[in-house]
Amino acid sequence: QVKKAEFDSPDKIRKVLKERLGLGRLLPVDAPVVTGDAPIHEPIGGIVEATGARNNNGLLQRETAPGELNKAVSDYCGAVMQPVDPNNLEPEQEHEYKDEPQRTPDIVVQCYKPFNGEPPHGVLLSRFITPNEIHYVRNHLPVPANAGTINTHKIVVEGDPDLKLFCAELTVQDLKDKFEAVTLTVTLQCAGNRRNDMCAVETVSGRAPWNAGSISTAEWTGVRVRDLARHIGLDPDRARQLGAKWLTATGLDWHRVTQQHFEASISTQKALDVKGDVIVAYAMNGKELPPDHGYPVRLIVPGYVGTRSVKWLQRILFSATDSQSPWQQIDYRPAPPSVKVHEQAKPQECAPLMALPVQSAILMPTAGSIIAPDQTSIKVKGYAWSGDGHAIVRVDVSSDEGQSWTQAKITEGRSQPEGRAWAWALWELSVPIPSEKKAVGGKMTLTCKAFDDAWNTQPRTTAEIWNYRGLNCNSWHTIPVCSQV
Ligand code: MTE
Ligand code: MO
Repeated sequence: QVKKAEFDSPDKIRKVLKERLGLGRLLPVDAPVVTGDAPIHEPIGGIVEATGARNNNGLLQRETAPGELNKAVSDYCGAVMQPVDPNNLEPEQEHEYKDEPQRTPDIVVQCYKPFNGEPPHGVLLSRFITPNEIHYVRNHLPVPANAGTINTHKIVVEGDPDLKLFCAELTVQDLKDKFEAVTLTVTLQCAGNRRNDMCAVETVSGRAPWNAGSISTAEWTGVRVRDLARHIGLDPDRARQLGAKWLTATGLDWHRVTQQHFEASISTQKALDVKGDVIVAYAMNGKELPPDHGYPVRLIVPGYVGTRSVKWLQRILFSATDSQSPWQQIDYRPAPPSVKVHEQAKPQECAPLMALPVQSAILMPTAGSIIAPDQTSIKVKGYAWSGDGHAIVRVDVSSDEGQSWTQAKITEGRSQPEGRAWAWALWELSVPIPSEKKAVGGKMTLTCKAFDDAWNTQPRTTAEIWNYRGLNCNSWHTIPVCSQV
């Protein structure tokens, strides 16, 4: 019998649910998607019953019924989850969100205001290029209502006054007329991708409990920031002489209380590097940018954490210092695992996330999928990606928690420009199911890890990289599956 006191925190509840129900990665119990009677998009291991339809892998699964998780929590541990109303904002805040764009119901919502959502995993995996409608969305603030149109919007490109550079005001038409157009296939990944794995170790303060889908790939068309810099009289040598170490990009979206616009910085070195491929994009997969993705123009910083790719771009500034915004100075700086809460953190001692490490995840099957009695193998599929232009050279899969590994087949994304592999690789492997795993009560885990062309690989455990904000989770990715109960 487990004592009630053990269930005080959502983490404890999650842990015990996991232990008592056997399998499954439970979404954080305080997340909107698992509270009250909201639909649950991911089947939850342990409480899925083997009565559902077969998915593409021939596995039996179904979504949990409304209220089922709540009932399971109270049945098993006597604790009750408090439903969170995602629409419960102050009237003033509510007003800020009145102009939000229409979104497809297919997107799995992590947070409504500001909007955060990830693509359904099956669809995400079915194509190398993610369709615009389901590309993950990560907004910190309301979508700006003052973004103007592609015909009227102007961006300012300038330097700090001390640097005595020219200042250019450019319309989208100017970008198209005056500069060479480039198209790049780029995978963007949010620092919060796979936060749910960090939540499973210990509570984190990052709000959206992202699953493994805050990553997507698109063809972005626009102009090189290198060319824009030259237009105002700045090249890499001059930047070094002037000490213009930083590029700060400012968005049109802004915080009502602090009146700060969303802002992030990257080094001028990356921004002006011929191999850096930093662009100001005006098209996404051949179409105008959708409102959620920065219409009419945004920065794209390939190989770097998603947050540097500033949307609804209004200004690019070169200067000696980086942005003083909280998104640059405080957030997106992973602290060591010893720091448990924000009050203990010393952001100035923690480096900001820029280029990201190697990552991989299994998107099929989903956690808690059920092995059918007649099944002899499972098709395992996923993605792998590495930051800073590193290509993926190998993906390994284990069905025994990492004791033995088999190399998966990389099906897409193999041939990318050297040193500029900005897009992910998709992979798959058929994993045999040993007969004992098919017996009643059988459990099996599927784990993946990838290597990039510098032979960097992923850390084994999430605990060793845990940070209180839930950033940059790239440990081995594990999916539990079970036999029919
Ligand atoms: N730019 C602005 N102006 N405002 C934002 O909230 N979010 C950032 C970045 N650029 C953000 C922004 C973050 S954290 C990420 S991960 C990416 O945009 C997400 O881009 P997407 O929504 O097009 O997928
Ligand atoms: Mo992000």
